[in-house]
Amino acid sequence: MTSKESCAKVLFIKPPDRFLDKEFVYPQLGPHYLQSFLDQQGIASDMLVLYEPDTVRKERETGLEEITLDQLRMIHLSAGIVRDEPFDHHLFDNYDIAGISSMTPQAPDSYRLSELLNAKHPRITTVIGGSHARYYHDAVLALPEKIAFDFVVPHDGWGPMLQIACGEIRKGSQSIPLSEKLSKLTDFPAPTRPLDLLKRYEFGLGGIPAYHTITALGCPFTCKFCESATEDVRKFSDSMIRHDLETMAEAHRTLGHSEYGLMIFDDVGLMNPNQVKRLSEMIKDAGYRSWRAFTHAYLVVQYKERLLGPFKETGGQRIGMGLETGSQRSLDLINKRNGQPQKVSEHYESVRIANDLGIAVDAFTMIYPWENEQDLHDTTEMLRAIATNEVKGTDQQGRPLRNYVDATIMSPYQGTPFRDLILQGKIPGVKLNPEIDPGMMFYKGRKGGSGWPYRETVLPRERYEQEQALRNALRPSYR
Ligand code: B12
Ligand code: SF4
Repeated sequence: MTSKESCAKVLFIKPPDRFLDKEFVYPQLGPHYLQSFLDQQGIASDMLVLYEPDTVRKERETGLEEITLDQLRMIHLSAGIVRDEPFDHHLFDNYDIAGISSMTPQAPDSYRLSELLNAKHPRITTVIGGSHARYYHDAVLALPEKIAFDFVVPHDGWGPMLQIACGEIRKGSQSIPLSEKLSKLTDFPAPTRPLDLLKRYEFGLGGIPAYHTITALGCPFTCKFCESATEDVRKFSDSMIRHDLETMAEAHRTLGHSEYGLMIFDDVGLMNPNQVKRLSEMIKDAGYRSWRAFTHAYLVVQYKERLLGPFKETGGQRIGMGLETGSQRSLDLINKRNGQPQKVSEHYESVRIANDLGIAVDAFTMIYPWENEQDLHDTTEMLRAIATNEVKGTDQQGRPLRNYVDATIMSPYQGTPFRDLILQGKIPGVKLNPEIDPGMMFYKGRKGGSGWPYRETVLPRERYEQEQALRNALRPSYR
């Protein structure tokens, strides 16, 4: 067993969210799960949250070309002391290990950080984890020496981080991949939820403040556009979830929020009646007034009130569903239900069932590069029907609940079946642009729209973007 004294000083770093509309909507949870685990093992660690100030964001959106770390500010949380100041790399003098958590849109800043650490703080051990290290693992391992990370952790971070922090494994001359895929997550503690950080985040549910959590990692489905499609579901323990819910509720009360809500972000939020009942009870016990979670159209159709009843009774107001499309042809291609048939008619029916129970729907759809005018028409008609369907309920402010719709353009991310099919020429009329930068455009366009990774599509880009704009204009004025 390693002792606290033999362990290094660890700093977890969250890169900025330049590609979100706002920096402070949801905290990035990965490092907080790892921090509480290290803490449980007797290893203290600090947190650094980097963010792009609004002034820089505005300049960037209007064409500022050079993007640097010096444009950022940093919130440093160490032993109960919080500082919010301009980014200054001298802070790294105090640490032995820098653990960066990165999604792909954050990768350009993660690389800038690694380059800076390698050049100015070569003593520090650098570690990258999170979904970028997972889905772009080979690319991260192949980074040039001046950017390379000492350790690349593509999957679960708990074990690798402990090994690195305690010096059980040391850096070498090349990047070392450290991969661990646990079969169960039920022994891990709830994430840290520093109050000083939580108070910076602003997310509302029906007009009341809310934070988010997840109850499991992975997803049981295998949609062909999705990077998560190959990851088994592993749940956190009920006692851990309960603890997390209570910690967030306590934070709300300390911050003077008389009512508070909860967003559950994982892909298995509302899966079956027993699980929903258990979760609903925990949420009610912790005093939440309102909550939102994700589910699937076929489950709503299959279980109806048995699934949504306990959700509704405990303040459930909105469900998110990846409906993906109103075109049966596209839906068949996507494989939404692990090889089982799913009908567009179930999408309409699931929305009606939820709305009749007083629950609003957030319907997520995409435009696919193989789609013709008929496909576009079918999805837009579905979204019109959803946007205008009456929800038999009101929000906390007494306003009628309204369904929300969202349309993006599908990007065939690396490692997804659609990318392979397109590269193999198996989707007629669609070709990828091989020069696209996977860190930027591939995920999102500069002004927050969808990226455009194609060289050839069935209809022109402008036509798809016109339909996307039309669909997003169906959104309600509040939610
Ligand atoms: C909540 C969430 C969001 C929220 C909050 C994001 C945030 N700041 O955390 C919002 C809505 C803002 C969001 C936005 C986006 N998201 Co999102 N999001 C998620 C979601 C559902 C949960 C993330 C989470 O909390 N996971 C729980 C933690 C514990 O898991 P984890 O971060 O993977 O951490 C584990 C390991 O990776 C590792 N680890 C993590 N960090 C570190 C650090 C070190 C040092 C080490 C050693 C290990 C390590 O240890 C942890 C425990 O094992 C995931 C899907 C999922 N189920 O994970 C998608 C996901 C992360 N998002 C994704 C995407 C694509 C986006 C968007 C680009 C969508 C869009 N087009 O706008 C944006 C971009 C955001 C940005 N930063 O620019 C992709 C990322 C793919 C990728 N290649 O990176 C995911 C994986 C979903 C998917 N399959 O498509 N997202
Ligand atoms: S799109 Fe959603 S349901 Fe489909 S595989 Fe990805 S996470 Fe799972």
